[in-house]
Amino acid sequence: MPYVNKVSKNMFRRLKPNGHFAKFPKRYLVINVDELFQSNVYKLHLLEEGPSTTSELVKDKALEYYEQMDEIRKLENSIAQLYREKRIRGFCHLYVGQEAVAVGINSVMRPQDTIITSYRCHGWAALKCDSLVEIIAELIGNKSGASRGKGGSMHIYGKQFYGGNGIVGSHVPLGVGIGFKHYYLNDDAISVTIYGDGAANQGQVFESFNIAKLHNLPVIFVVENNQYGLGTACSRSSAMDEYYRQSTYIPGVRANGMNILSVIEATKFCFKHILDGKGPIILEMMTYRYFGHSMSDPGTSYRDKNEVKEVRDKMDCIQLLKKIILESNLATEEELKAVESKIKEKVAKATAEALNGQPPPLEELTADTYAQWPDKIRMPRMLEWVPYKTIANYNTSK
Ligand SMILES: Cc1ncc(C[n+]2csc(CCOP(=O)(O)OP(=O)(O)O)c2C)c(N)n1
Ligand SMILES: [Mg+2]
Repeated sequence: MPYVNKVSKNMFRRLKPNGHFAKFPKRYLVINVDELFQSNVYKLHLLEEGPSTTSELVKDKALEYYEQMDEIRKLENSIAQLYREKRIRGFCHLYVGQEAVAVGINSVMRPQDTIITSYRCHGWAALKCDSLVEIIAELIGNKSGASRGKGGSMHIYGKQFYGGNGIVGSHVPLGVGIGFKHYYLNDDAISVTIYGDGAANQGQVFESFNIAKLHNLPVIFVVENNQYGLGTACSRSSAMDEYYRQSTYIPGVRANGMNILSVIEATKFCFKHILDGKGPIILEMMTYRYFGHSMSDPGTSYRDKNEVKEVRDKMDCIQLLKKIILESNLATEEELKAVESKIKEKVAKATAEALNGQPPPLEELTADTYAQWPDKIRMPRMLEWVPYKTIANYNTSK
């Protein structure tokens, strides 16, 4: 357990088979933040050379990244508030803390490249959907949502963005399938396939590695290592928690996912690796989520709240970029404040607009799903069967 530097002496009781209680130490993990995110040190597996340790940043790009990360954070905070107000229900996994990963990777992707990720997908939705209204409306269940209000938080799609996938690890083979598409069409594109540390030990991930390497498919396997799968720390779930070296035949890189420049350089390196014809590669991003696993998890029973505070204070990706911008005089504090105010207004406006919408009409229920439908339908809690007319396929008027 390389990152664990303290196990508290708190005890908890567990019932033994003989009916007596045994005392066990409560294993409270405290992560050493300095060690964990070793700033710009890349770790390499089956590679002679790694990503560049220096990075060029120009003002326009710096402000663009700052704006995108700030937008994702403010969007998530607004979503959290709507959830507390019960305007959003069901599953809702927030991306706060991990913004640099999506924004950094996105900045390297070309228009033809594709992305697929897990249910923790709002960050990518913000980058790939046409508007924030679409995302918030989708979560509320309104018809102006990206999936017309029928998908919810985990099923949002956009340009070259294959979702939002609810089942842990299920989309890793899909990402390889998208890699096959690029290979067959010879469209010079890369399939960026993102999954969590909690998926990394699944059998289907290793099957995906095999097929990807066998055919040298253009796939980057990005493990977004936010230190926990639900309430289980990686060191408790994984016999080997250095996910970048999980394959004996696919090379890997580990980067600091809290530093957007490290994310960008590592992604550029992986893109070059694939475009040079060297086949798939694994990219592990060391990152951290500030909220609980989902909105129904306070996120406090399995980690020390000081740990969250320490990462926020020392390693926050937005604060880190702000520091880089200010220290290198790329922009002034006022310019950054102007960006923040603009985004605050944008998110507030999108939230109000999304709240104003309507749920999809009943006719939408089976649209795009069933080829045949009954003449009558009975919804949960409806006593009567009612005549039912469907829209067989989606028509573009929302
Ligand atoms: C096949 C499957 N098993 C279990 C679950 C329940 N589950 C939901 S999220 C999760 C943890 C996944 O953690 P990780 O991959 O690290 O992603 P993170 O939530 O940290 O982004 C589990 C076990 C599931 N959705 N699908
Ligand atoms: Mg995780």
